[in-house]
Amino acid sequence: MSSTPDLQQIHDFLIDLAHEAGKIITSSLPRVDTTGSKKNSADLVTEYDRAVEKKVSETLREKYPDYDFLGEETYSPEHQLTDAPTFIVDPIDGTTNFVHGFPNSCISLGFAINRRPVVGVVYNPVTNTLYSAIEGHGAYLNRTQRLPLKGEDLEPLRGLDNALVALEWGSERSGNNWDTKVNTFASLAGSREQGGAMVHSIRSLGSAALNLCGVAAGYLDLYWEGGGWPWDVCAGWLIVREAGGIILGGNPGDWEPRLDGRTCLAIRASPGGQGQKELAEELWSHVKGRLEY
Ligand code: LIP
Repeated sequence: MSSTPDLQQIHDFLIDLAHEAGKIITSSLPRVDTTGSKKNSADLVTEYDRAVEKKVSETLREKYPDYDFLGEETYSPEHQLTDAPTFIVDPIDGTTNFVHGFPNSCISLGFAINRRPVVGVVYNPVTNTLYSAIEGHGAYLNRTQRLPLKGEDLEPLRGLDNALVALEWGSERSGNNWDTKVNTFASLAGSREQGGAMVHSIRSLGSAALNLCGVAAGYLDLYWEGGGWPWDVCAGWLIVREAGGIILGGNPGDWEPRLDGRTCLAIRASPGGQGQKELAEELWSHVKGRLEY
């Protein structure tokens, strides 16, 4: 095993790789009628997902042969995340958006040690928008703007009834997790009179990584989801943390979520961390049931 990973070099290499692989996305012509699926008809995959992952994995294996690789399109249950230094990659996060031409998809390139994200790069090649972070060195938009975007002018968090919330329907559309999500969504959006949180509104960007980057940027107050895989969230978790946000699990009381735990609650930065833990507990109080993976 080589010496301690050079995180700055890895970060810079991943950014160059994201731009290079992004050309596959921007030069592609996906069609709904020729797109494949995996778990069900809402869980889409294209030849471009596979092409991007092939390019990324081959490039990383050549440059960093000592480190593991975990990618969405080559994942198998036998190859679980370990403590080893690992590149964790979603070649196209937001595949459904990509197939439909909705401009919210990205390449998510993470690097984790001991299951802890230490480098994150999320790049939307359609909008040429780059979010990146190195552990302990902050999070940035397009390498120049420090996150959160409002910086010193960031307003304190003031509860769910003052929050813009990111939620995702996901591809699982029946059973316990579906029922838990739908009932939680209704509780978050519902009026106070009926016991709801009366959030300002709900957004579904269609990409876990871009939802996390929205929380890091500060234009989303929180993001709650169940069903995400390590490749959906690895890069984004670090970008949120380095922007002063916190990452928790989606089920009540999960203050120390696992990267492969498949649930997530991300909360934006707030001056001095004001209101972050209270917002988490308020969100969890509206979770109707338990997400199980
Ligand atoms: C997507 C996630 C999203 C989830 C979708 C899908 P993909 O990843 O980013 O959060 O709700 O069901 O899993 O499949 O586009 O890489």
